Amino acid sequence: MTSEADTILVTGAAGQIGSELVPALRNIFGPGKVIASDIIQPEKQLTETGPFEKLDVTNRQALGQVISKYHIKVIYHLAAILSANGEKNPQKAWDVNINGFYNVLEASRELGVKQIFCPSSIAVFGPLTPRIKTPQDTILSPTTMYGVTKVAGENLGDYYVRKYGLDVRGCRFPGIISHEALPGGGTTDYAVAIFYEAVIYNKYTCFLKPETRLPMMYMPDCLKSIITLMEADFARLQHHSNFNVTAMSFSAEELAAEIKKHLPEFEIKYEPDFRQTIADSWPESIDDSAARKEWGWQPDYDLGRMTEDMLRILKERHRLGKLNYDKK
Ligand code: VAH
Repeated sequence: MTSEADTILVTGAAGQIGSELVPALRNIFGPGKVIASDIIQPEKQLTETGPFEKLDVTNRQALGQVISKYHIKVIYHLAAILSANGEKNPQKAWDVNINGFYNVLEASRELGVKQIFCPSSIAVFGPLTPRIKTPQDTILSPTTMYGVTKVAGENLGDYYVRKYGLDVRGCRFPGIISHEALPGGGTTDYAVAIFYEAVIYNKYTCFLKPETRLPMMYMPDCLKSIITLMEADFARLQHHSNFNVTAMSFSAEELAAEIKKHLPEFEIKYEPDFRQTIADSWPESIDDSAARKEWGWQPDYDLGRMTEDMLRILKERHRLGKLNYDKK
């Protein structure tokens, strides 16, 4: 539980989740209590509304200096290289995702940090895992380096809970859809790009097959899951670093059809690339009953409500000439 006095460090603050989690935490705990950090310089919104530190989490000494400087008691460790980029540079993905997290755990153990959130992912699952309503406790057989680092990270986090009594918590996130920071290098990024390109160009070329169905979640629900889990009573938790969470599942063609309800002229075509193989190794749907039972998880957004909200916000931003999007 985060008390009013606790100072919070967010790593990877310039990323898709971090860029919205930092403002949410600053609203709850006060701007001065939430230190944003990233290896890159973030948008002004993060640096002008509270403290920012440029930080490479693979640099153990630099990490320790930031924790000591601000007397950090809670860390939201979001710095990571995602699935698609991880396959382009597996060694760097291992270094950032595992050595970075190990540095956070060790620095926390040594410097008295009391609570850590580190996201896991449905990427921990693989071809041997049941794909429909994937259970909380099941076979983890990742096919990507990203998935390998998240399986290792879950086990590392739970080890620090048992061995050192560190309060480490995490969710296996599905694809996250948002309208602020664009995701970087994920396999589910199509579900974000499609909205931007529908609004700007009224067409989109999808890098996955139309029938590819994946578990997904809208960013407001992602933030809700993180904040709710971190505030939950530790004594109620039977799991720690690896909670299955989801809000919906949809295929690329189902998402396109939902967008067409609002933009009837929208056109989509499909040109699967290397990310199709990754998506084919992941579940279609998730059983998140453990999160619902142990800390009251309950999503608010389904496909229809998310699509309406995303298009409303992106259309208005586009009308104002403020829809910044670089087509990759
Ligand atoms: C990715 N967005 O695509 C991330 C996430 C489940 C997907 O882990 O790599």
